[in-house]
Amino acid sequence: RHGLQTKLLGRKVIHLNVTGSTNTVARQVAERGVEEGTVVLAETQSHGKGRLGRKWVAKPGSLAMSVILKPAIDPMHASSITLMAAVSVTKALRGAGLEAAIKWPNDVLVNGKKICGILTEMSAETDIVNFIILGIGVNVNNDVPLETATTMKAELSREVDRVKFTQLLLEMLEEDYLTFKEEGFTPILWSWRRYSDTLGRLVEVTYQDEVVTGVAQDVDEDGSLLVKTADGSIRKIVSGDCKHLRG
Ligand code: BT5
Repeated sequence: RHGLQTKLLGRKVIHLNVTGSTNTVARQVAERGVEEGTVVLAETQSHGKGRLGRKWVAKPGSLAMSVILKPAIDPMHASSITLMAAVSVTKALRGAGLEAAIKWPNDVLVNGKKICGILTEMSAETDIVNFIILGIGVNVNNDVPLETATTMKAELSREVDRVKFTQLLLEMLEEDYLTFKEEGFTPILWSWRRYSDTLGRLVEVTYQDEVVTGVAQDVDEDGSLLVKTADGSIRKIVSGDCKHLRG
């Protein structure tokens, strides 16, 4: 909290040593009716969550954070929060001197390797969002077991001040979230396009049981990826897993 330059995000911070998943804690806290902008941080997670039941490994030295947001949006548009967060993380990593870029929908890469994953979970009624849990995991000074992953420390060849980086990230998130609230998703989308590593690439996108291969053309107003396939048609993919095949 000390030195944090934000007004909304991180007014209340719950800092845990070890927990299962910060997203799970944040959900419990949100269900009891906590203020918007409350942040849950953990030094380590024993059961960090990825999408679709996958695991996120958050060893000591990494950043595991969940932010409780209450945007007045249609539940259909909740994925725009994931894309927004990818923009904010990219800005913070660039601010720390790294050439970060976004891989649709929820990854941030440095040198083609995953440095951050984002998991948004929602509590909603038919047409209104009660709250969104924005979960962000960043590899900072921790070790990563995967060839496909990297850390800030590995890329910068030095330890990073984790508190300062967390503050910078919350500042970037707040800036983008206020823009989102005031002006909608369009300005965020322009930043997203600028920071994207996916657009223009040949990609292979898997969603449910289908695999779509083609060139990533754009992302539309609801965060869906538009892929131009070999027969020239455009496929709109609402969510899925994206593999970059080549530039
Ligand atoms: C994600 O899922 O990337 C979402 C990760 C969200 C983590 C944050 S931490 C704070 C909050 N609390 C939680 O419990 N979760 C959130 P997905 O796109 O499904 O990617 C998961 C895949 O990433 C795994 O199957 C691994 O292949 C890979 N992976 C796991 N841990 C990693 C790490 N530390 N760095 C890079 N890749 C990792």
